[in-house]
Amino acid sequence: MAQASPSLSGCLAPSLALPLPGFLGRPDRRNLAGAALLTFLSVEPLVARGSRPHAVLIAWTVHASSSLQIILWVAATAAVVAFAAARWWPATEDSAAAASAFTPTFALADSEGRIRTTDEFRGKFLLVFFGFTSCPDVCPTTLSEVAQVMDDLGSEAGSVQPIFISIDPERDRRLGLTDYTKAFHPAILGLAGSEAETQVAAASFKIFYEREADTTSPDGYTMAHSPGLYLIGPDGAWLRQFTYGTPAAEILSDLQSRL
Ligand SMILES: [Cu+2]
Repeated sequence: MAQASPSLSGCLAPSLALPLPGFLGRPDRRNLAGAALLTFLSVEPLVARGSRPHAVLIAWTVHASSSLQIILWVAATAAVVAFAAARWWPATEDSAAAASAFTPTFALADSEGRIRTTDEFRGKFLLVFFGFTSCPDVCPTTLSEVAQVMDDLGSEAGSVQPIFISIDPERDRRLGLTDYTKAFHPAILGLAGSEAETQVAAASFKIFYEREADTTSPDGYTMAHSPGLYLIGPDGAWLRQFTYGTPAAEILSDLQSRL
């Protein structure tokens, strides 16, 4: 054991001198690497000198106690993780509650200039789609699906109001929004507000849209937009999104399960 003493003191001293910023110091690579190196330095000479195994064991044990820092780091990390979990867990539940109470709104003019709001449709399911009349594919496809759903709902169609909100309102008003929506189904209500009102409605539904230059499109531009069809409940709360391409039969059966 006489051999061990100098080595152990040489081990402990620099171990305690390891930088410990803050409360316990951070278990960063430098500290862990330092601890590993010191372990090696404290034990290796004993092995090299042919020390008896128990001396090596004692050296390891004493060094391990000097490595209390690492244990404390682990404990501190666990405490921080537990604390963060305790803080974040209720926040996650709050987010879920907020999502379930998500109530998108709009206040936009119809083709006759009357302002239509989400409030007037309470008691009905809303199938809301944002698009533009010059859209070559996504909008006509989705409105065709909606038309099919409305036909297939039969006597229950009165409980569902399909709404087409223009994201290109100035041009769509000029082109004739009602002519466009009626071509798909007479029940579809077309709305086209001001640019500002449209932005507010889109933000409320968390819809993305953007005007993009396109020389192959009429007027030299097209509109990029979120392609989802949104279902709003009779209480005004957001229920779900039907992704682009959802078959009419699927939308129909979802609605029928709620009616
Ligand atoms: Cu479109």
